[in-house]
Parts: sequence; C-alpha cells; structure tokens
Amino acid sequence: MNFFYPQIMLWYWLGLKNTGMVSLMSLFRTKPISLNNHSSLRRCLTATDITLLGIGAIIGAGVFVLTGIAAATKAGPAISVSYILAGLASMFTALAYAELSASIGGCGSAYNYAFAAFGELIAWVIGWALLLEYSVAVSSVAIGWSGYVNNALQSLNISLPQQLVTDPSMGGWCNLPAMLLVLLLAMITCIGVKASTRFNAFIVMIKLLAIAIFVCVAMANIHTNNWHPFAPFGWNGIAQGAAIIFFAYIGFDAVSTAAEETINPQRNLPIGIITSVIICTLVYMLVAILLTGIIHYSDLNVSSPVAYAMLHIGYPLVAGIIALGAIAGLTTVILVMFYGLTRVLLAMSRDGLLPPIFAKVHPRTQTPVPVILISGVIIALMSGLMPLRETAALVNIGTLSAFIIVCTGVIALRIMQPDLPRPFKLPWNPLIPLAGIGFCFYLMINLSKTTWICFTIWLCVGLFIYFLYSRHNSILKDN
Ligand code: ALA
Repeated sequence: MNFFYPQIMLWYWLGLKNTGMVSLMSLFRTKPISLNNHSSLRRCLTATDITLLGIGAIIGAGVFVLTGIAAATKAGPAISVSYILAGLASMFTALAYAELSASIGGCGSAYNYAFAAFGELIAWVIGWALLLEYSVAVSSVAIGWSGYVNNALQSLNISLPQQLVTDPSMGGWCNLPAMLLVLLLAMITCIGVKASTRFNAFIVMIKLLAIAIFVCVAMANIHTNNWHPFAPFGWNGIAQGAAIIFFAYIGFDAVSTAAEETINPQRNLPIGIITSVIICTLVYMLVAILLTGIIHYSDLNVSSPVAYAMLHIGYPLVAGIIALGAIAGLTTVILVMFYGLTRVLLAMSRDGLLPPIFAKVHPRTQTPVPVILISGVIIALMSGLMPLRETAALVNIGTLSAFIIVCTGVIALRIMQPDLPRPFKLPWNPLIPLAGIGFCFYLMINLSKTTWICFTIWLCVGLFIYFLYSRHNSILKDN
C-alpha cells in the first residue's frame, strides 16, 4: 500500500488496516507520479505542434456536420449560444488539463491524472471511458469522411460500387474507404510522431483556409431576418444543442496524451491546449452565427450543412472548397484521436491493466507499433462493418465523464499534494474546476436516456474486465 497519499493514511487511521476493508482499499491504490516519467517515446513536439494537433483534433465533424443538425432540430439560430455553453465547459476543463498535464504528465492523459488523484479503480474507469471516446469517435468520423469523399467523387461523375461504401446493416459489404483511411493513418502514426504532426499541420492549414473562405463569403450574404426567431425551441433546445455540439470541442484532451513526446511539456502543453481551445471557440462562434444568418435554420438538417449553405446561396465553387476543407478536417480528427487511443492503451498496458503487448515501443521509430497495428485493424473493422453513424452522443458522455474527473482531480490534488510542482496553475481554484464540473454535468444530463444506458453497459463491461484481469496484473498488485 502506498502510505504517502493522504486518503490512504486516513483510512488507516480509521482502523481499517486489519479488516477486510484492506482489499477494498487496494482498489484505490495510487501510482507515484515519478512512474509517469520513464518514457521511451521520442520528445520532439513544440508548442506550435501541440496547438496544431489541438486544432487538428478539434475542428471536424462537429462544426461541419453537427452544427446544422443541432440548429435545425434543437437550438435554431441560438446554436451560437449552445456553442458558448459547450465552449465554457471545454475552456474550464482545458485549464484543468493544462495544470495536470504539466504537473503529472504521462501519455495516458485523464487516465494518468485519475491514477494520481483517486487511485487505480477510478483510473481504470476513466481509461475505459477514454477508449470508448476515442475508438467510437475515430470510427464514426471515418464513416462521415467516407460519405464526404463519396459525395465529392460523385460530383466528379466517379461512382464507387454501393456495396463498397455501405456497411452490412445497410445492405452493403463494407465501408471500404473508411477502412482504408484508418489503416493509412495507422501507418502514418507508426512511422513516427513528427511525421504525423507534419501531415497534421499541412491538413489543418487546408481546413482553416476553407473556413476563412466560408467566413468571407458568408459575411457578404447575411440576412438578419434568418435570426428570427432566435431561440425557437427555448432554453431546453439550447441546452440539448450544447450537449450534442460539445462533440465539436472534443480533441484537446487527446493532445495531452502527447506529454511524453513534447519538448519541455511543462510549458508547451498548457500553451498548446489553451491556445487551440481559444482559437476553435472563436472559429465556432463565427461559423454558427454566420451559418444561421445566411440560411434559415430549418433548412440546415442535412449531412453537410456548411457546404450546402454555400450551394444554397449560389456559390458552388466555394461549396466544393468547403467540402475539401471538411474532408481535410475529418482526416486530422481521425489522426489525432487515433493517436490518443494508442497512447492511452500504451499507458494502461504499462501499468499492467492491459496485456503487455500494448506497451511495446519499436526501437527505431520509437512509436508503439504493436498497439498501433492492433488497434488500427480493430478500428478499421469497426468503421467498415458497424453501423456507427449516430454515435456522437456516446462519445460525448465518455468524454464529459473524463472531464469531470480531471476537474475534480485538480481540486483533490491541490489538497492532497499541495507541494507537487505545478509549472502551470489554473487561476481561481477551486472556482474554475468547479465551474468545469458544473458545466460538464449539465451537458451530461441533457443527453438522452439511451446514451446513458449504452454508457452504463460499457462501464459494466469495463469493470468486469478490471476484476477479472487488470486488478491481478497491475504493477501495484503487491502493494
Ligand atoms: N471535435 C471533433 C470533431 O468535431 C471530434 O470531429
């Protein structure tokens, strides 16, 4: 048992040492933070790389696809207010991530922070929720990407056989483009993290350029009567819209999994995380206001609303550029989310909670090749064969639960380990993390019952694996 940590000492004081509660207490065994610093991964990422990785992971299907659906069915033109709500939840949590990534580090992100603050069981639960977030996000965004590419090819009069672009639940064989993309990005991730970030930076520029062109054209075509009524579905609609488009902000958390590959992570990670969230929040506000200003919100319930709006107001070339930007955007989201998935698996495996094969790092590329290949094949199969089209809410609930734990972790660690070196300290503790918890929880309760049920089933499966395998193989098992 690790006696250093105050919550464990408290239980000992309470006289639980000689009772059966000791085995219960071992569920909360914490991992010394020094164990996060044994990386064999290569440190080569700068603050700019981290910011671009953040933008790469954040701007994607959320803004290019969900904005229209959420505006048409939930919030109306007040979707911009939904973006503020979801943005506040993300901004407060980003500050918490910045503090913990700088002080605790490790490639497991929220999983590592939970391990330091609350012990193994909570860490496992959060790691398991992150695996859901990243794997479902990668698969569903890959399916969206395939849809965009297929539409683009059709507009060039190139048709792929229908059997090869639809999954078996829709009568096809598989979604081949989605599968190939995931495998290609897995290869890039294998080659090395610097290669991945160069590829990411190039594509981020394309999507930002596409958005800039949209902003310029949209500004000249605003009809203010489209903003009336502003909130046709009332506050409930705005809150439910926020719970859906929260998906658009997901991604900055994946960046914190790069802690072990960042040069001077104590400085560069907080800069990268906070800058990318600020830039994306501003971009989203602008896009949401303009999109609902150029076209009536009720016309936006389509799969590519931003490109559709440009077509609608008579700019087919700009619509084509937006579609290209969206394809680029979705590509980097998949890349960074996939990267995050492999790093969380690596961290959990290094702690013994998953089989050791996931922790092997290739000596030449210094990347975790086995975990990349295994998860690449699994995610490719999920993207190609499973009906994962409308799973944004499931990704959101997994992410929001991790965000709540990260914000709580900041408060807990400030109390339990006041002397822990904190190169970046979020201001106004505990107000900021409490606000993060409040906003995230509010978004969670606005998600549907079905989403809660699916998430609960996922967690139960995770607990089953934990008690069957992970607990007995943990590196802390003899403590
Ligand atoms: N934020 C990412 C997206 O919108 C997940 O696609």
